[in-house]
Amino acid sequence: MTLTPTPGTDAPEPDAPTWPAEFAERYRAAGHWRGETFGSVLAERAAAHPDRIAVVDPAPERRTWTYRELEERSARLAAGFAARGISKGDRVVLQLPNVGEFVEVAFALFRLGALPVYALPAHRETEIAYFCSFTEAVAYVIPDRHAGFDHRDLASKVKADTPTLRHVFVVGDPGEHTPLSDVPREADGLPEGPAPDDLAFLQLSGGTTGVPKLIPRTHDDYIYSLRGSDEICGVDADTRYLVVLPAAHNFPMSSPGWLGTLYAGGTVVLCPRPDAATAFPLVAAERVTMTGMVPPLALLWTQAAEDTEHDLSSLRLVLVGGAKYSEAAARRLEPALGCRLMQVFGMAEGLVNYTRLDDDDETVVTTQGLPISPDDEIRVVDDADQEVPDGAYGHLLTRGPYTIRGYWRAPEHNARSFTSDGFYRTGDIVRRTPTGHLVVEGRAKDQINRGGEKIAPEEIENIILSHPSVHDVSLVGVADEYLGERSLAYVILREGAEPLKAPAVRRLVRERGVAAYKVPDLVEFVDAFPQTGIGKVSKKGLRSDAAPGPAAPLQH
Ligand code: AMP
Ligand code: DBH
Repeated sequence: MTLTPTPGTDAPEPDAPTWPAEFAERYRAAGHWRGETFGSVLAERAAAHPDRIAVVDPAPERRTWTYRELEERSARLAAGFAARGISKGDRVVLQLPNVGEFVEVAFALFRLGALPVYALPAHRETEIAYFCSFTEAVAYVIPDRHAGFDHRDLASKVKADTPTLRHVFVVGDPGEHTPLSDVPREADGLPEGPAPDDLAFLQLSGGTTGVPKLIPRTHDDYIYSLRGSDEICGVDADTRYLVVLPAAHNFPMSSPGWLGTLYAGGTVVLCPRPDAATAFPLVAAERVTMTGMVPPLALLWTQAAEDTEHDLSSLRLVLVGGAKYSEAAARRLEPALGCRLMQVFGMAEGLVNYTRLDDDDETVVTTQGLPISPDDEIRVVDDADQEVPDGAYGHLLTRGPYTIRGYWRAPEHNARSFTSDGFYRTGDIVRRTPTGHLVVEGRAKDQINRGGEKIAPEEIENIILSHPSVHDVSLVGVADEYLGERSLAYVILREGAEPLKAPAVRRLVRERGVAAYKVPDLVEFVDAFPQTGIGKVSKKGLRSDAAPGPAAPLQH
């Protein structure tokens, strides 16, 4: 990892701030950071139980890889990537749906010490072009087509505009690019792997700014969060975890997710789509024991379970998080699915809270849990950063052994998002119960949480503002029974400008090439925004003015 430069020398700026030495020592001494890497973990598991099934990819034909096969495939692919000039520290934008190759490529990159940048399948040209150029990515890995969209065309455009991008690897029909299957599977030539305190990957932040921020996670810190999550959720070699959310998202990756399951020697079952019609037969056929999902999906599963013909009796635990889960919905899950519910409140920046398997039912349905680690430091503070008593609402700040100390190449954001003593400002408003459980009560950050999919209003406002008829715009979240929130764009038109209709505003955003979940659900034309005392647009005022309307469909 890049070390903090000594003042007075002309050492290069580090890509991201890291833990001060005294914290790193403490986390090692406590046994949190054990000096493992993803490569060493997989090699150990493959040696210990080579024939156990690591990954099941059911579509279009059922494929399974044992731990030995996953280890061999990813090591050979790593050597093949190395032969293609990809090396330690290089960034590779990884945009694959829930297919076996996701796991294979991720482990190949981990083994090399190249950093996956986890794009979501829903991301489009705007996001991908930004990830590729900002990270100076050398490669981009895609499916040929997914969910009706041709990723090869997008890759051609991005490649033409990104000088660093040397390779586009395609799972499936490559078009003008390179098939992933053509990368030589080398038996040797593997360079030395990364160190445990090196970066393992860049995860994406839901963000509050015009462009997403990148989250640098190390092998040591992330593996600690996996081990802690496994212990809390009871993940072991018998766990069969179904990945229903996109595998690139931090929740199904690590809470405890597919990486936590592989860490414990269990079996990861990849679900191509999250709907009950796809997932329930898989739960039955693969005897799935555990999964994780966002609240709107949990609602759908709860409803669908009522009259399903599929045998869901293997399910032991369903984790729900990513957005606030209503107490009423939470109460219905256990009886409907016949398994235990666990709430999870996490963030890709680090801190993850879980209710516990032995918490009483009231705690499980009314709180978002306790932190993983005794060394997660939690502060609930007022606007002046002074701690508030238990039970009072406040801003959640956190610091700990798996929470980053800064975003990647973002010193200005870091000055705002972290306190001078290294606490991350989560932007969440919480209260703490006497047992230390956290309850998420709201949000201070400018972000819309659309059923677990986060939207940074500024990013979408900037697109709408580019229209010549638009004088000003404000994107806000409005209450939605199903998604929790959906997005509403208030638009002020320029005087005398060409009139604009709501569909044209939505089209403008869509055609700019952003993920579909960011397209405003509603558009309203107004003459003025509510003002605050100092004359800035009051997003809070806009939110309370907006009446909730009928539910919108879930877009994954
Ligand atoms: P991200 O930074 O994109 O990883 O998103 C993390 C954010 O999602 C948190 O800071 C919360 O605002 C929200 N979040 C995650 N889990 C929950 C939950 N169980 N309840 C309420 N909000 C949540
Ligand atoms: O919303 C999230 O980012 C999230 C939710 C639950 C997360 O990152 C996690 C668990 O690890």
